[in-house]
Amino acid sequence: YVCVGVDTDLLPASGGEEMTLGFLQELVKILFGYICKSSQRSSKVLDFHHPHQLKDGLEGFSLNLPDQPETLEQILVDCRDTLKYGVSTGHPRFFNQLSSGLDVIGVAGEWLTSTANTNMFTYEVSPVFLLMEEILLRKMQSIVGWSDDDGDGIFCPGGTISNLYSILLARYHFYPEVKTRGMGALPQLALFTSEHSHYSVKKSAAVLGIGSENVAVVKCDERGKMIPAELESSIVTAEEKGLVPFYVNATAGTTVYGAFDPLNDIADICHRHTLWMHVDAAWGGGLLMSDRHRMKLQGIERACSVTWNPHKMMGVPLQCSAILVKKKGLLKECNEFCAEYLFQMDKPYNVSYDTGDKSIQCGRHVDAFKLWLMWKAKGSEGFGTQVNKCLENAEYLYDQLQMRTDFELVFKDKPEHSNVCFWYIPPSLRGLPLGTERDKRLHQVAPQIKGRMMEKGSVLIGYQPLGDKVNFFRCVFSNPATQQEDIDFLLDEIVWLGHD
Ligand code: ABU
Repeated sequence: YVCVGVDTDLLPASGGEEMTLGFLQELVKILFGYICKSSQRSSKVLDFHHPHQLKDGLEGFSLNLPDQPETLEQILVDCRDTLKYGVSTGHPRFFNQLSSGLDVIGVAGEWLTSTANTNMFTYEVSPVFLLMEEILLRKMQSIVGWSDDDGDGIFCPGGTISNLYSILLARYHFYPEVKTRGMGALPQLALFTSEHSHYSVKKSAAVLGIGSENVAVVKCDERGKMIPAELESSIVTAEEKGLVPFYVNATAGTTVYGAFDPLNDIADICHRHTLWMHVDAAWGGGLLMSDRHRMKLQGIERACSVTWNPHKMMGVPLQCSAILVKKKGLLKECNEFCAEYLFQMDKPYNVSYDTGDKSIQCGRHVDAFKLWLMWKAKGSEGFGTQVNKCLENAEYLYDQLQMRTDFELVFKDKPEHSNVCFWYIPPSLRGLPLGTERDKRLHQVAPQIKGRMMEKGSVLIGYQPLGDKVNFFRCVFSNPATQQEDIDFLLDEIVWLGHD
């Protein structure tokens, strides 16, 4: 790289403009090269190395921190190597995680965000970003179906924290004294979530001092949807045990199966028992952008709070997650501590725009801008088209799997979301009768194939066991770059890597 100098030659050093421009131009070349490579099917999804190999240093790439400054040339090499040994989550054959893809406008948004390097607590340091956040939250609330009179929210670091907010708010709504007097002033609370829901519900109950054992896990049907009658009987059972139910989490798009809980039925139960209804739509929220698929979330408008992660199905660079709250003012009431050094009431502007006290954080990253910029670039319709494409890919994979005898679907129904769950049955297992011995051997197939896949680096997909089901693959589509040829490649590659 043609960049001779060190960090102290860059701006704000006097006369550092040329060096800074040269450095950034070289960096852009590296990023551009990476972005181009990520979309080339002939390139690898990953170049896997074990932790000890990376720690020992590879081809001059050292993780160790020096006492003396490195040259800018070396810094650029470090940037290149960091990308080289990472995982190309924007590659059309990366199927491993719910968040994937590489949106150029989103990248521009994230770069601008760190260039601005500001904090989301007060209007005085984030005037534009705070207004963008407000506009986005209003838009998302109206898409959920709430009236203009309702609605509040905040962007926060991921779906787990959004779900944690929902429980915190529900508890405060019913027991505002918890803020000052703590859990000792409350009865023993109970909350409800399905067996297929995200583990963040239990984690939040633990963090909030409610206790994970006081989370009742409600049974699901074959397809992974919460069974409303089971919810109702769990509530009654909890009450009989002397617990006080206060909150139900319904999932719109479960992590593994992509199932949608019956939101209207759950809302009816919450209404009957005066419970807070939260919808964890971290994964499924993106479907609200699609005219074809939004009916899968019917009833979400009846929720008291909603988690929605645009960094999943909408392809926004990590991280971008929102907690939406129907009751105005509750977030602030629950979390505010009015620090006088930050939230002075006598500032020369409308201090209601100092929204930082709604948060459980103090410093807060600007997660809203990249979403705002992408929304400008795509329009709501563009997001809808992206979502439709991902679900078409899921349907294509489902159709292929149905036609093949070397694969088995984990559940027979058509995918509701873009999750497709399946087993590969290698030749040596095909004649075996169903039962413990076959299960034991089948359990080892996905991890072995995954290991070989990581070594080869041509494609990446996740696996897990679930309930009584032994390890199976979960393919998820959230990258609009993926085409049908990538799905054909995935299946062929599993067969190739799955040889006995
Ligand atoms: N619930 C966080 C994302 C999980 C996944 O990508 O598989």
